[in-house]
Amino acid sequence: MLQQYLELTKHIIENGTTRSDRTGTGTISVFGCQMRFDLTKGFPLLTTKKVPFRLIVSELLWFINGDTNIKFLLQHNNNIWNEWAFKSWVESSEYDGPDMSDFGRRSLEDSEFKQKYEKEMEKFKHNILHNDEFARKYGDLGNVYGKQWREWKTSQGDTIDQLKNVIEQIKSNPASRRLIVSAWNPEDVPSMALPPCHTLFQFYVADGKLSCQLYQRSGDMFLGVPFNIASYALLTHLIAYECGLEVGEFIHTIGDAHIYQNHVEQVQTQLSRKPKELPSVHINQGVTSIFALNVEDIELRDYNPHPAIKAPVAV
Ligand code: THF
Repeated sequence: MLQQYLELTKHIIENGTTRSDRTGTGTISVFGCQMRFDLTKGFPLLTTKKVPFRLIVSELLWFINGDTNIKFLLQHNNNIWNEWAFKSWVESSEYDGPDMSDFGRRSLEDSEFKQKYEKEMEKFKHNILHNDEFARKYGDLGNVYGKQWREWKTSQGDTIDQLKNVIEQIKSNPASRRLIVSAWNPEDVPSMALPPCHTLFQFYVADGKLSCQLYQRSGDMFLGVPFNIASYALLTHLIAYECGLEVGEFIHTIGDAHIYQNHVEQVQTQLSRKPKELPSVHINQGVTSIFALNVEDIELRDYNPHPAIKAPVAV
């Protein structure tokens, strides 16, 4: 099943266009592609490298809870959103440490700078975890996923809980063709550190099975996409559980599907490996609602991947 992912990365390397990008790293990309994962055949977590599932779980629960502050992630030892909050801190007028402009690229090129950056990042994380005022000011990523899913602001000054509404609709009107959650809020986009990559998802119910399709505007094939596949597959499992349905398919549609130039070698390593059996996920059957879930309520079984492959994240 994950063969599709490997084929797509191969296709991008062989046929993609070389482009410069926002982060200055450079990418090879194609526009418009689709992968389909039959969730009845196993859980689509890559086996050609080890993907840290616990990070996917805590990030998804963070979205589901409508949280947009990295404090929750840090409390779960999840560092995948740190760079974005750190950026707003070092660009603020209160920051008086060493110059951190363009820290992502500079820490790759300059080991002396990297040490300074890591020291500042440790201080930043410490402050987020132990200083409430600081966390409130600099830990928040703004109107990112959690906010749009659970508290979309209307022009009337109300909020819309898209996730709760879509669950109610799946239960009461499963044939609906409007089972949509959008994270793309045109009014908020200009003020966001990172406009949402996974922009919109739609559910579909047939034969007692729940399927989900995601439209992702931009996909970092090596680091982000394996997370995104597993995250939406897990979301489909959770919503199916909540609605008393079985899981169907997860369909992943990507706009700009790209491989960063500094990930090409890692992708080649992955392509040389043979996929293994897929794992499975299990939800604690004592849980009454997905809004009351804890990370311990979700368990991954029979995951025996190839070793992890390190790669730098572009900021
Ligand atoms: N920025 C970029 N350039 N790519 C992305 O995929 C991305 N994300 C989110 C926000 N900005 C992005 C964050 N998601 C990792 C995985 C997902 C991320 C960010 C980083 C990552 O580094 N994963 C490592 C493990 C890291 C760890 O163990 O702490 C890995 O090997 O998978 C799009 O969602």
